[in-house]
Amino acid sequence: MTPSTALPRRAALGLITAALFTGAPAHAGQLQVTVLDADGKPAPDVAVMVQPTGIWPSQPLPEPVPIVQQGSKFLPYVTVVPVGATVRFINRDRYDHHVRSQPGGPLGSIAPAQQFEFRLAALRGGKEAAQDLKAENPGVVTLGCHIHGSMRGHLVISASPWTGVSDERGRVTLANLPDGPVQLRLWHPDQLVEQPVQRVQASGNASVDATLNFAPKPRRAPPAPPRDYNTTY
Ligand SMILES: [Cu+2]
Repeated sequence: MTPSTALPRRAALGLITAALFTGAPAHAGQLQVTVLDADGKPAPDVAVMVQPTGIWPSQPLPEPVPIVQQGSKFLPYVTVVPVGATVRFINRDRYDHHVRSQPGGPLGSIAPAQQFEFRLAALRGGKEAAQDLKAENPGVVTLGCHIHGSMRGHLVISASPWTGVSDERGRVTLANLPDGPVQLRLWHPDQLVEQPVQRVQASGNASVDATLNFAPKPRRAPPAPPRDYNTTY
């Protein structure tokens, strides 16, 4: 081994050692949550938010969280971010979108937690238009498009940094969660009423089940994407 390769290795070892002493809180673990619907089936697309009941150590904000517009869909369909995070809207369609916040809820009567709208130019020459949004107000924002009325997505802004969206197996894993009592909250785009708050004891690496108070219908396939009507070649 030459000195030029040995030095970076020593530096890397030093960084790992430093992380052991200054990184995670002394007592923290990983909580795996499995969300089930009222029929006991795994429930995807559920925003899961876990909040310690006491004071929690400050957590670093995530890297900008992408929500892609592709095939006239918002991908992912449900996104949850902590307050202060940056959400990055990226248009990968060869036509414009005009992203906007919309009222939500079962009657479309709940004001979005945050109001915004902006146009995103079509993908052209491999260049994607993107727009950043700072998530500032906890709550839910229904996402729509001023041009394509059927486009729907959901952005949940969480007061707590421990968040995730359940996958096809209903699972979310929350890392670096301090030990102690936590409140577990769920939100699903089709819910008619709030989900009950569940109290859980986080301790080391643990697994818990959380249950929705209804059984969402499987999400319909989105409509076929429109023609590239406002692009020029
Ligand atoms: Cu659109």
